[in-house]
Amino acid sequence: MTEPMEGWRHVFKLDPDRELGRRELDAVLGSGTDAILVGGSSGLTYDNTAALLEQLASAPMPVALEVTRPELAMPGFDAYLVPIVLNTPDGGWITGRQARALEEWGGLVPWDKTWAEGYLILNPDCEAAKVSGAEASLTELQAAAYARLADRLLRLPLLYVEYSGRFGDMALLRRVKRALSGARLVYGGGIDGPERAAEAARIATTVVVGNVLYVDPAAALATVAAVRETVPAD
Ligand code: 1GP
Repeated sequence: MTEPMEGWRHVFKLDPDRELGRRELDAVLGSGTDAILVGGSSGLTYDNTAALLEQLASAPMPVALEVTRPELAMPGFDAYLVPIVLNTPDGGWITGRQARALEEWGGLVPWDKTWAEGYLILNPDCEAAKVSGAEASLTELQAAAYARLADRLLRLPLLYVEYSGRFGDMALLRRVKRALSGARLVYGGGIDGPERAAEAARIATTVVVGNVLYVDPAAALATVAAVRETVPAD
């Protein structure tokens, strides 16, 4: 992988703090998804993250970690994505925590597989918004401004539009997409089956499916083909 998420159209996000049965996990591994992203906004520990990594040992696709806390950054993942929350007034979530982590671990980071992930959190009720203090109720214009900032000013490789737990505003997502020139647009939030997956896949380059895996695995699995069959509109 020379670019983050290169070739990833569909991604399942697994939360180490939630239980997925072995059968469901095997179905995920055989689903044809392009990658597995390990992450969550609360309850992640070294132990539950390491346990999930071990369960994913036979994964035929890349397994990446979203590094929200330095103690989770264990070896063994194919890629490491470090969130930078764009729309929070709390500098700790922009660069503070990352800089503190690098004070201690800077010499150990595998930079060839580590990337920044610009996070635009747009569901004020989601855990990520609460934890990071994100100002998540944005107009299309405001969201597009953040997108431009991430893409043009910071030259981040990824812009992750995060609606975790709620299906997002697709008109806003389209506006965000138009503001990008180089950053890859990643969408996640509220995809509960193939229809919404296809809707998001028409706009975003990478579509992330999380929660539905734990509540309706069959619907979750059906999102893989839906995304794969959808051609992104320009
Ligand atoms: C969460 O964007 C992902 O970080 C996926 O969201 O859990 O709502 O599918 P859902």
